[in-house]
Formats: sequence, C-alpha cells, structure tokens
Amino acid sequence: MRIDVVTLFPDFMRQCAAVGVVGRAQQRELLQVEAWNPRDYATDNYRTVDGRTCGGGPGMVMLIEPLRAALKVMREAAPEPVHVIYLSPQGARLTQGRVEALAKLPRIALLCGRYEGVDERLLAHEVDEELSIGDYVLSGGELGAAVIIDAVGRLQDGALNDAQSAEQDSFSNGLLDCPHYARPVHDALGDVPEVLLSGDHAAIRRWRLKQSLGRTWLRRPDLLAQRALDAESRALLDEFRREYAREEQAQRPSRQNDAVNDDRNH
Ligand code: 4FV
Repeated sequence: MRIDVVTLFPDFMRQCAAVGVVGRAQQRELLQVEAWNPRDYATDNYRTVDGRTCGGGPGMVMLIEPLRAALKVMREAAPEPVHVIYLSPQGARLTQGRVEALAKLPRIALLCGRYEGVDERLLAHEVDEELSIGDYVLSGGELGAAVIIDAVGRLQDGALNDAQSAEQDSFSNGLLDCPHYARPVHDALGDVPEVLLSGDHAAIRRWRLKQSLGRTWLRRPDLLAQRALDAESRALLDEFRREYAREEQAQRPSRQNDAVNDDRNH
C-alpha cells in the first residue's frame, strides 16, 4: 500500500512512519509513505502558503495554489488512483471499521491542514473524504495523519509478526480488549489469573471474551448497543455482571464505613 501525505512538516511525517511496526512494514515493502510540502510549490518569493481569511476575523487559511500544485505532482507520482482524505474536526469520526476498509486500498493521500484550515474550494475539488480523530482542536492535521498511517500500516499483511494479533485487536470484534498479563505469575501487585496458566485454551478464550464483554459493558456500553450478542456472549456477560454486582455489594459495607469515618474525621 502507498500513503502520500501533503503537509508543511514532511520530515515529521516521514519520522512518524519510520519507527516501530510501520517502519518495519516499510522496510518489508508492505507499505510506502511519501510526503509532499505545499511550500515547495508556492510561486512567490516568500513561498507563501497561507492567506488572511476572507470576511475578516482571526487566523489564516491555507491557499489553493500551493496545495493544488502539490496534489497534482503527488497524483502523478504513482500510477494508482488515489483516495484523498482531509483530516479535520468536521470529518466523520475515524473507527476501526473505517481503518480496516482503508487498509485494503492500494493508495490513499492524507491532506494535513494548518492554521484555521484550507480554502473550501480546494477541499470541494480535491478531497474524497473528511475524517476526524476526535472532537477536539489540534494545531494541524499531521497527528491525525500519523494515526491513520499507524492504524492502516499495521494491518498490511505481514506487518504484524503474530498474524493473530490483529484479529484479537480492540474493536476488531467491536469489543474492548481483555486484560493482558506477563511473567512474573506472582507479584506484590497481584497474581496472574489462574485460568491463563491452565493451558485450557477453550477456558482461556471464554475468560478473555467474558472480560472483553464486561469491560465494554462497564466502560463503553455504547459499543454493546451497536452489536447483537450471540448466546455464549450473553451468558458470559450475565456471568460477569452477576460477579461484578456481588463484588460491588461486598465492597459497599466497607465503603459506607469509610464514608462514616470520613464524616467523623471532618
Ligand atoms: C483534527 C481533528 C484537527 C483543525 C484546524 C487542524 C485541526 C487545523 N484533524 N481530527 N480533530 N485539525 O483538529 O483531525 O488546521
């Protein structure tokens, strides 16, 4: 897969794509990341890429011309048609499902805005999709682009050593991930759950699914609402909720005592 990034900070983006799993995917030629700086295509002596926002008000806007020229050269740099994505808070929320779809494309381009954003006419003419990494305002689209490069790059076949791990990812089955443990089995912080040491892979799979279901129910009930649970998952989630309620109940007396003690102390 090829990913082209249009950004005022090409070195930063190349560096982001040179480390870890994504860097290794590039070395294995499973992924190619290229960066294009619109400032290299500005035609005035000051290599201007931004201008005052029409209608007044604070802030600058990225100009059409340098971006149009950079996008033209980028498109012609490889034969594959390119799906152009603009990173902005106005975009659709990025999800693992969208990441998995993008990872199957031969080529995408990531347009990174700076300042207040990009002239709307350029976006209307050049952009196929607008994506947001979250409801907050960044100073540029580069971090969003880095998120997509990482999330898509690690899904390239052969990018992850243990092919399995992508399947067991959070959200790959629409649930949060289960807890993970490594040696030592016993530590002052607690012990590794027995079942994980049992070698009983069926029991381990059920334990992990139960934990994923329980965590999703506790932390992201919105995700549970988005998917139908099969009979096994329903049974495991009910089991988790019963145990959780028992633990809550068991802890409640002590918490009440704490509260009482607190009052007394204050
Ligand atoms: C953003 C986001 C984001 C907005 C104006 C760049 C900034 C500035 N991108 N998800 N949230 N972009 O805040 O993707 O140009």
